[in-house]
Amino acid sequence: MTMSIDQLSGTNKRAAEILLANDRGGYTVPSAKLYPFQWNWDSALVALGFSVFDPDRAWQEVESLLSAQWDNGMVPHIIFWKEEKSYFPGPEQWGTKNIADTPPTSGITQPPVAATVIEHLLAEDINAHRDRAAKLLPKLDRWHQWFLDARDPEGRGVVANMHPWESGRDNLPDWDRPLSFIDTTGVGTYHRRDTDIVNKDERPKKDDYDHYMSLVKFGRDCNWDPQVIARDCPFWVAEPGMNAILRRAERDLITMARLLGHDDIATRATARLARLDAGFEALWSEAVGGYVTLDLRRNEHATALTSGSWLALFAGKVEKIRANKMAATLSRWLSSVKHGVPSFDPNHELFDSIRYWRGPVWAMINWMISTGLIEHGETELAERIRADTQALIDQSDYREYFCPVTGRGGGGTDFSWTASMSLYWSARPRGAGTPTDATIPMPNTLKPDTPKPDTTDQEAK
Ligand code: 9WN
Repeated sequence: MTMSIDQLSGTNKRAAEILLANDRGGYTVPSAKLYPFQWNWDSALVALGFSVFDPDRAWQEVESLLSAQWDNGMVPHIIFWKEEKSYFPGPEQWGTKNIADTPPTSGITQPPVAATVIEHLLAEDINAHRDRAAKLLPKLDRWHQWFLDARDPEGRGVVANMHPWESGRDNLPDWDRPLSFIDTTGVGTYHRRDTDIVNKDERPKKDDYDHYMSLVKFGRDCNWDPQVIARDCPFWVAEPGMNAILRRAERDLITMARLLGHDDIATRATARLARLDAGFEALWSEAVGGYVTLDLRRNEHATALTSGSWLALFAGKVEKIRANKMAATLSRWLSSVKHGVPSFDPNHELFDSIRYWRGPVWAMINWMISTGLIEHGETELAERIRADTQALIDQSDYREYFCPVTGRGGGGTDFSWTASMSLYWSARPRGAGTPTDATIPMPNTLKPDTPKPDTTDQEAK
């Protein structure tokens, strides 16, 4: 089912060429100028695109990512494989040199989508890939365990982000209030590089960066000690995106562990998943009508939905009444903009259609939302989101993200995860291991535990 690059045509061929151009030998940079290192969730998602035409390279991508795992289990959000001055903050600001026996890295993590990606890679050809997958399972197990130990030491069943960058959705309006309590007077002067490359209206503001840098300073000052961070970090915020991706990752890890005979890992992941499934309930807000961010320092829910709210459908089974409510709200969002899914409520006063995570559409979030919708029987909405994503790429090329109102591209150009998702989605519209014209629905072949659409509660429809 693997195609050679010569068999790809049109936009798919160009997507593959972008991946190859951003390949730095075993790892892929998100975008050559803006992000010249390996980023955690970018890298995992990029492996899906490679899997279409070069499975070996796809495995290398996740292997190189997990090779940078810290002794305590964390897999860092940036790996600075080479020196490169065009990105800020670099290794010096993170100050992790003496902690990890790896190349210099950042001191935080990112959403752990890697297990889900690896499960998809394995499903392509179980016999061919079982040995490679088996070697990675213990690393995934340790990373997932780190999330609970380091980011949920009180056992609430939701993991916190200690930095907006950890969530991968840097300037989401959800962070405004929790960040407003942080004193930024000690950050000093610094030179951002992102606004040398990208229009500043498309990037987080100076005030956001002051807060980002003050949290980096906090982490560096305590030597990234998870206990100190959990106890004292002024930013300690749980949100549905990170928690949903982690729950999905645990499910996929359990599936792989069972399949490959790693019963110990399956047992541990099952216990973790039970805790996370139960804890996720704390993110439900009846007032907002969906899963929202929770500031754990103040026990305060955010008052708006974000694109991460729909990742609850990607995480696992959402009860029918809630799933229907969420689908109805999503339909309303989609009727307020030309292209979905905006990263923040398009009818909210803080919505900003081009400023990064305050409004724009991101291809890889769309793929995850669409996957979750299909698994809950919402195939029409899922298809609308897939078609919207492709239309945005056709209009504006493989940009980092897109304006939901005009379709204009924003941020970095020739962006790896946009190319990867588009290529993977087009080649595997029904999931891994299925040919393009397969008539079986998603999910993919490996998924005994995937929720089936619930047809018992017709009333709620
Ligand atoms: C900080 C690489 C990364 C993504 C994040 C995205 C952006 C970095 C930045 O770029 O964040 O990690 O400097 O803005 O928000 O999701 O992984 O593409």
